[in-house]
Amino acid sequence: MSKQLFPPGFLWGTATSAYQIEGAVHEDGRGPSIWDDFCRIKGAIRDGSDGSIACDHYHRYAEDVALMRSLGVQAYRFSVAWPRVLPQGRGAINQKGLDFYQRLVDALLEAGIRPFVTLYHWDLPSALNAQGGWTNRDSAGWFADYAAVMVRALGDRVKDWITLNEPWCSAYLGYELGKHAPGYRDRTLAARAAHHLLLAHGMATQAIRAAGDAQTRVGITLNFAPNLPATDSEADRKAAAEAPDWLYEPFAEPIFTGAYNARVLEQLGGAVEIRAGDLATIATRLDFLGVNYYTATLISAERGVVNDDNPEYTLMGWQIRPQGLYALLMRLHHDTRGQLPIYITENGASFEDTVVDGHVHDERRVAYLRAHIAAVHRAIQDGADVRGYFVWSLLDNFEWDWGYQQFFGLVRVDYTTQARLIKDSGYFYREVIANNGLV
Ligand code: IFM
Repeated sequence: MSKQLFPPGFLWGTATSAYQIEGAVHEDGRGPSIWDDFCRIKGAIRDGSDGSIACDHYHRYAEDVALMRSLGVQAYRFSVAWPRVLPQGRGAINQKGLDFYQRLVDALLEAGIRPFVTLYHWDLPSALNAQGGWTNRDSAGWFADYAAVMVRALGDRVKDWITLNEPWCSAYLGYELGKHAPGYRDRTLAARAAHHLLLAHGMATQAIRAAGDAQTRVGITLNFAPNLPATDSEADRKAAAEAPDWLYEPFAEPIFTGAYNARVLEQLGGAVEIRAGDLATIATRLDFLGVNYYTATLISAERGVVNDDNPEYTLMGWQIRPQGLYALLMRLHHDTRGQLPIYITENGASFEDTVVDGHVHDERRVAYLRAHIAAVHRAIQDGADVRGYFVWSLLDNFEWDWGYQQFFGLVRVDYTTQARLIKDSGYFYREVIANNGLV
C-alpha cells in the first residue's frame, strides 16, 4: 500500500476527560458533581465503581505528560472539572482547583504539547443540579460565566477551547434514558436540557471570545454515528439518506444553520421555550468543529437499522465502520461549505487487553486506528478541511456507566498500583506521528 501522508502541520493528539482520569474528588476544595452523586446510586455503574481515584491523574499528571512526550504527542485534549474550579458552580473561585490546571498547562507547554481545553465533559456541579441543572434556562448563563473564569485564568497560554463535549449524551443519556448522570428518565427534561446546552454553548462561545485574544479559537465537540446504507442498492441508499439522524439534526444542524428542522421542532415542541434570538446565539460563528466518531448506523430499506450483518465489534458492542468516518467528514464538509475546520477530537476502540511478558499486543486496536486514520486521509484528499486527530484515549480510564470494564487507552493502567504501560497501539501511534501518517 502506498504511503498516506498528512498535510504539514496536521496535529496528532490524545484526549481524556476530568472525571474519567483525575480522581482526587475530595481534594483541595473540589465540590461534588452529578457523577459523584450518580455513582452512589445502586446499579448505576455496572461494576459498582466510581471516579474517586480513577487514574490518579490529579497527582500523576507530570508522569502522564512525560508519557505523551515520549510518544511524540503534539496536542492534548483534556477537560476541566467545573466543580474543582467553582465548587458551587458559580460564585467563589477555588484557587487550588484552578492551580491544578495551571500546573497541567505549564507542564504541557514545557513538553511542547498544545493544550485543547474542553470546558464541560459531563461533570456538572451538584449545587447547580439542585437548581435544575441543564433543565434550568439559567444554566446557559452559569456556563458562560464559568467559561470566562477559565479563559481569564488560562487564556494567555491556552488558545484552543471546546465548550461542550457531546451534548447529545448530556441531554439524552442523562435526562431521558437514565444511563448517565443525573440519571433521569423524562423526555421533557431531556428536550429542555438539549436546548439549554446549545444555548450555553453559544453564550460561552461569545464569553470565551470576549475574555480571550486574537489567537483564541473556539469550537464544540459533537458525537456522530452517521447513517450508512446496509448495501449498495438504490433502495438502501435512499433509506439511509432519508432516515432521521438524531445525533446530527438536533445539534450540528442548528449550530450550522441557526434553525431546528421540522422533525426536531416536533420533538422539542412544547417541552421547552425557544425565545427569539436563541437560535442566533446557538449559531454563533465557530473556529472549528470537534468530531467524535466511533461507529456508524447501518440502514436497510427492508429491515431498518441493521445490527446483524456479521460486522466486527469492539468491546463496547459498537460496529467497526471506518467508512462511516469518511462519509461523515464529507457530509460535514458539504454542509459547512468547507468553511469550518474540523478536528477529530475522539476516535478509538475498547478491546480487552492482556499483558504478556510486560507487553500488550493489542493488534485489534492498532487495526482500528489504522483504518480510521486512513479514512481521515481519504477525506482530506477529497477536500475535507481536517486539521488534527486525537485518539481516545491516552489512558484506560473510568468509562462512565461501564466503570472500569472498558479499555480505550494507548496506555494501560493497573488500577491497583497505578502503573502505566504503553500498549503496542501507543508505539504504533508514535510511528504515525513521527511519519505524519501511515507508511
Ligand atoms: O469515554 C467516552 C468519552 O467520555 C466521550 N466519548 C465517548 C467515549 C467512549 O465511550
